[in-house]
Amino acid sequence: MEPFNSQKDTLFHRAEAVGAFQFDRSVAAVFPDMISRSVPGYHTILTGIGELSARYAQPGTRLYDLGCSLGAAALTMRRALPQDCGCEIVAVDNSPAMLARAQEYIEAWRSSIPIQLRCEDVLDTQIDNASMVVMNFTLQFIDPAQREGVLSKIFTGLRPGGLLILSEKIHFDDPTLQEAVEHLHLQFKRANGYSELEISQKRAALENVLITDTLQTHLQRLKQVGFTHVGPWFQAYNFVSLSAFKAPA
Ligand code: GEK
Repeated sequence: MEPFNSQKDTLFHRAEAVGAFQFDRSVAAVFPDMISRSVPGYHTILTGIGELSARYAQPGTRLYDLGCSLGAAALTMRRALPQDCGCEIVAVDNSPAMLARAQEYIEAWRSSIPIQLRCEDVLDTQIDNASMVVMNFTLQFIDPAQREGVLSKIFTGLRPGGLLILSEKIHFDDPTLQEAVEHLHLQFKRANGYSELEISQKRAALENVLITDTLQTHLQRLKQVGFTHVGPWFQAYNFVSLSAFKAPA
């Protein structure tokens, strides 16, 4: 999103002891630059989220952006919805630094569609009267043992015909396929100006923080919790976005 100008991400520029990755003030300050240079297809996914919300949001319902960071998906949905839809957007993140910046972006544009920001763990978020829920690269940060419970809660809180958009970094069990997508992702980061040191230090920081599943695991789990129509609508290398629909009434 072009209005999301940020400082350049140089967080892993210097050789130093790397702690576990945290969504703190320094990450919030460079986040738009970081995610654009690290996640292939990020902007295309946001565009798709806007298009899907314009098509599938139901009047008088809630739309959720879980793990909203600076609110990119929430703002994209707000722009795409008819102003008189009677919808409310709920954007949730457990990083106060991210939410402080999200608040500024939200206030920068006028709209009759409210965005409620909630600083909480998505594990504690109640989902009610939802026609659309977005988890754009958030489930991967949640303890794998808790993932099915979160998706089940989302399924229950969605209205009939409701839609979950789940974007995730994935891995492949087949080592040959895994090696190929890792190579492509590495080349993507190099082409975007990250040095070998930055790439390896960020990888170390994300170890045990960002835990990927396979595409098969995602699809099976979504069906397991009750979604009837499940599949990818976008993939770039090892980054995928899935749509999962609850059956209409
Ligand atoms: C975007 N969706 O720009 N509860 C709440 N928030 C959490 C939790 C949790 N348990 N765990 C992580 N987060 C955004 C990008 S970033 C993806 C999402 C990335 C939050 C965390 O604070 C961060 O803001 C976000 O999830 C993940 O469309 O950095 O790769």
